[in-house]
Amino acid sequence: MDGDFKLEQLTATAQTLLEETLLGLGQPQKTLSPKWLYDRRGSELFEQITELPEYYLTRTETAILRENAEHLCGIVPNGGVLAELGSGASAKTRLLLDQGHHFGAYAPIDISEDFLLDTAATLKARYPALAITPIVADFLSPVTFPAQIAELPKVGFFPGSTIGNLPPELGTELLKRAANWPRVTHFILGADLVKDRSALVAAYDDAQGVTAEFITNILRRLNRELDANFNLDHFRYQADWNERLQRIDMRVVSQIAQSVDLCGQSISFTAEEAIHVSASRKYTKDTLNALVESAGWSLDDLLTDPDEKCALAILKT
Ligand code: AVJ
Repeated sequence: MDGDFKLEQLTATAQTLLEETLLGLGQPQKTLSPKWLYDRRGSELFEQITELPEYYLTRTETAILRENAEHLCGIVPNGGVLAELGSGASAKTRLLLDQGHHFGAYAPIDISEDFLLDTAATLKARYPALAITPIVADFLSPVTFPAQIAELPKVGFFPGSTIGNLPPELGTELLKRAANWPRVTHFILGADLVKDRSALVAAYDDAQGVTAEFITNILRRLNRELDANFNLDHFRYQADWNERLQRIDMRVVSQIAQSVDLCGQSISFTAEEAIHVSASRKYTKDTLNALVESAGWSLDDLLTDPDEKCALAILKT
């Protein structure tokens, strides 16, 4: 079979997926990046996760936003810009926009152009007096602000505890870049807090198996988009709390010794060999402080829920 011929038939995204997959699965510790979890089915499954009884993150962060909406809006100076990284449907942000009458603009920043422009149009209808300036960009890359907002004061917003999914050096880089945005004054950062192991493991290995489905869906995606033949009956999901690194690790484990074909290449697994798919870092006030200071910010305030499950950290320059 001619592997190169196959390669030419792939879309740009599938080419990147292929390159990264071969690289990740070629390492001694096999890895895939969590960014590939969010195909259509994966995005639906993540939506279901946010409603699970065990998954406290989304509802707790939403409660913190609701409780502190006025205070958070007050951080944005008059005529300033709220710039959100990885804005998606901007669902939680509406809690702020509802009270952001003094904002100069809301700048949702997202990689998914069609979705971003749809969201911007919906927001425009809902908040006719607010300037909406969508920016198509990957939150791991530098952001170029359009001229009409470049000179306005800015507050960054990165909710959802997504910082916890990034390799530490990428999280630090993201925060460093934001610290250098023109006229940035503050950054509102969502972070999940360290709590007891059982609550953490339950949140990432729910009784209904939705998270297992979400994580193993990455193999279905490789089957579909890269012509791979992972047999889902021979892989299982596993979530572990790593106490030392203070993170949940999400893996798919090969239950038997087996080989899998992927775009004409063969990848072998020993029995119990794992593919690391995602890590979700949890923070304490001290580790958050260390993170933000290493990126040139200072921790101004830490807003939490009454049970201190999650936090919104307010960073200042
Ligand atoms: C909300 C994207 C940060 O780590 O909690 C949920 C995604 N992964 N269950 C998280 C996720 C598995 C997630 N983020």
